[in-house]
Amino acid sequence: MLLTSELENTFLKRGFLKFESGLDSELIKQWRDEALERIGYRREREEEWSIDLLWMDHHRKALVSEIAPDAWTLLTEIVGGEEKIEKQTMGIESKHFTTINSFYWSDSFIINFQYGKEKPWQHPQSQGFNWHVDGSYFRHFLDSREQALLVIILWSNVETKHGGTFIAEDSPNLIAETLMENPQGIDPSEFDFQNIADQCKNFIEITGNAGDMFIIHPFMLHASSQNHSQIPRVISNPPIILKEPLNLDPDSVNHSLLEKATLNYIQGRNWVQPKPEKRSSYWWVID
Ligand SMILES: O=C(O)CCC(=O)C(=O)O
Ligand SMILES: [Fe+2]
Repeated sequence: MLLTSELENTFLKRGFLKFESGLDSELIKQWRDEALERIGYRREREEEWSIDLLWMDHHRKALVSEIAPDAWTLLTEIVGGEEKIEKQTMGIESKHFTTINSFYWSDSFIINFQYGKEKPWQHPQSQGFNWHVDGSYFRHFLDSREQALLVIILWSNVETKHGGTFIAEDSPNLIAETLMENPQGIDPSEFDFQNIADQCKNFIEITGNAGDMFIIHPFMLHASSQNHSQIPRVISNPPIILKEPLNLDPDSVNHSLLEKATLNYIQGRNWVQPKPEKRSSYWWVID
């Protein structure tokens, strides 16, 4: 059991956890350097590089349980057990990864080379950033099984002003509120993220060492930030997908930590599960 009551309380209070994934530093370096080489990036010719932000598809993949066993244990404990995690590989249309299988981590990196380097650095705040929640591949409901956790893994050291993802710590209950107000579900393009970000006050910049991971409630607004470091910031964001929707019946016992956090956001208010036919999905089964 890695999910201590301290970690539980942090997740419930803040909506995210920082954890050392245990990824081997050689593997991190190899996957990161290979990816940079594959796209033709050369550190010594940095001034010629024109891409600001890049989303990549998978090239290398490995079972999380093999390359980061503690991270896998913690993720499974947060969702209530490995048996709850979707085994099928899903295909999606995307500028980033085109398949999802939560059991694997990959080099499907998001590289922030120099986003916003020409402008003065802006600290985390509502205006000027692309605030969003992840999950372009399904209609969102309060209990959606797709994108059950947002996981951000650092594949490079990320100091302040080096392009660390911004998060809005007080956003999950506002997203929950929006989902409560829309029991018919919300398509990814229908969210008014800016309006929600404008109501937030508690913005944070994610920093850490290569190998650190952030396990984040899926309702957390987040955004790319400016990278003023001239060092490529490399992350991946492999979603956790469940087999079934969350159990948000307040009277049930044995809620997972994820379910407890989600129930807290709606403060015990009554919520009716959507009929299965309302759950539009923009993904397909690959195997
Ligand atoms: O670049 C980042 O820090 C965040 C990117 C992100 O949130 C996304 O691509 O969904
Ligand atoms: Fe995102």
